[in-house]
Amino acid sequence: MLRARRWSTRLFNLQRQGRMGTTAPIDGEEAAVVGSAAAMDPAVDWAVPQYREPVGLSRFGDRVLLHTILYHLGHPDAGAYPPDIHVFPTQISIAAQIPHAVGLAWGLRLRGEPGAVLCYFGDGATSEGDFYEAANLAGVVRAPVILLCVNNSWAISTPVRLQTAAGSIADKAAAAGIPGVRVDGNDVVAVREATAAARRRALAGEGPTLIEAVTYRMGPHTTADDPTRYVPPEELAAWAERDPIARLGTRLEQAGLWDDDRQRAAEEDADRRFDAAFDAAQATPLRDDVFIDTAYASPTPQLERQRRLLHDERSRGAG
Ligand SMILES: Cc1ncc(C[n+]2csc(CCOP(=O)(O)OP(=O)(O)O)c2C)c(N)n1
Repeated sequence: MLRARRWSTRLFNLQRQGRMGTTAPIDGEEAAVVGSAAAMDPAVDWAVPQYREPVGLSRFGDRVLLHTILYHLGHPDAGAYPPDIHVFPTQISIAAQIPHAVGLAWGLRLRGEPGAVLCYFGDGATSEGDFYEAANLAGVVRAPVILLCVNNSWAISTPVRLQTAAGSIADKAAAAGIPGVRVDGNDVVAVREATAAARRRALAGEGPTLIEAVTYRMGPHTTADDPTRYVPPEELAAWAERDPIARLGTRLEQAGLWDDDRQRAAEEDADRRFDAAFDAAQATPLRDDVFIDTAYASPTPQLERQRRLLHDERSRGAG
């Protein structure tokens, strides 16, 4: 969780220095993301994120950070994960990743492959048609997918009470005929347990689960947002008391398992890994045609036509 927050802060600072595009900080949501990822086996399972979670997915390898940095640098290789990294690229179009995740999970089952899919999305995403369509299909085909809503109480400046009249996000599972679970999203152990139970169901052929991890966005929506214009300070202060990192830190300190030295070592390790990934991202060459070659297993006729156009322009020196 410390690593996720540190990496998120590093991305934020790089954006402020004008060295990187818009990013969406994870602050406050580390337990929901890291706790759920901790229940998955990266060798067989998959993670399908929105845009806030990738810094919390180091369980799936430091390559995820490299591709996240590439994404925010606008590098076309960002979405071209190697096949052994079971993570889908950053998705900005709200809820568009949910049907993909359900298709991936259904495909795993049809092919008889082991594994489950952990799909992340926000409370705002659950107002989109993609969410309902995907949840419905997942229920019908019993796809081995865990639909994990990180309910951080905000969709940019829209509070969750104006997002839905449903009693909870978990209640929305009823329409798809699947279980809906509400969990304290600032308790990393509780999130891990809820996700592990959903994964067991998925692997046993019992189908999807919707998990609502209730948490709070402690920072701005993105580097382009000013939350002081709409977040009530007393609400933010109340949630800061429940900061998931401080909460686990206190428990570990009481058990003699954490101290300042370990904290410093963890932060230094996070910084070293970030520096290595940033250097690797900056050294990643621009490959010709990468966005054509990686869109489909084999390019469509339309893409081949675009490739010819691109090559013609390049040969005319248009760059
Ligand atoms: C289809 C679509 N509509 C609108 C937007 C603009 N937009 C970007 S982020 C966002 C709010 C998303 O809120 P939520 O799903 O709760 O995720 P959070 O950012 O809180 O993690 C919106 C509306 C978008 N990216 N895609």
